[in-house]
Amino acid sequence: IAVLQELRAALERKEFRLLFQPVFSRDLRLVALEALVRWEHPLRGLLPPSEFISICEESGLIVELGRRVLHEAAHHYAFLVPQGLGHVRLSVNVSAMQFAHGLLDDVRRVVEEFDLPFGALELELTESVIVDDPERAAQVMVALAELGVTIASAIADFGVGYSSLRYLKRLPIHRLKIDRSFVNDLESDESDRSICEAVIALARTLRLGVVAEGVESIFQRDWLRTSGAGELQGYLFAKPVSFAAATSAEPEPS
Ligand code: G
Ligand code: G
Repeated sequence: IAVLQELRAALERKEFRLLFQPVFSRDLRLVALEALVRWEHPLRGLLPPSEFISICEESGLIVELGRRVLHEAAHHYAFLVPQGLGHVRLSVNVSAMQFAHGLLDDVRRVVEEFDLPFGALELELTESVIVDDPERAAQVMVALAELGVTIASAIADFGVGYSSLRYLKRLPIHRLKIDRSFVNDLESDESDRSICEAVIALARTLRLGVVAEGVESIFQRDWLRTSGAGELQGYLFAKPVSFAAATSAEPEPS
């Protein structure tokens, strides 16, 4: 409860800030920046989401925090254009509760306020968003797509069930994310390689993009590229950093 009060105060005092982690195309050009929230705690320093997101979700505070994150991320689009990076997407994580509480209005507002072109904003959704209330999720997602907002989701979140795959086909999802838990042991774990191949094949069939997360080694990079993952993100290329650092990030030449 004390933490909750502290979090409310932190929102008031604007202690949350965003870092951005670059995402690169297979030929190592910058294609997206994923916004990742941090709490700049006055005493404890920069805190990662694991320290506060679940409390925000349980308390409903995530709706307001998520709204701030969305606004702050969208605000950065204007700074991409003069750097010749107008094609780079801003990618924002959205929790299920935020999705269910006014997300569409919030998105509409930032798209208007910052005059975001089609494809400039991407939302990363988790499965619970869809599974909790598929019909409503579908309506919101279609409306988001009409606003020019793309949607990414991790395939693992869907499980491999038949119904999940049906959602995938029916819903306007633009990109599948390969979770870093499948990328971690690519070199040693044959079943992880099979899972990655399956996700890539599925994406190809459904004409979706693929972004692999958590790329830390040259082996992982080269294997994923060769296997057809279109976009790569991970510490091998860049960590979450300030916006200025993220837009000037150069992955090491291959
Ligand atoms: O930044 P870091 O890699 O520590 O993030 C860990 C997790 O926290 C991410 O995988 C993501 O799920 C979650 N997260 C980060 N930023 C946000 C945010 O702005 N909103 C929501 N809902 N989750 C976030
Ligand atoms: O699920 P989501 O995309 O929100 O995950 C973002 C989180 O993953 C952030 O906490 C970020 O720091 C972390 N992350 C990003 N790239 C890597 C990586 O290459 N290795 C590890 N271990 N974590 C990563």
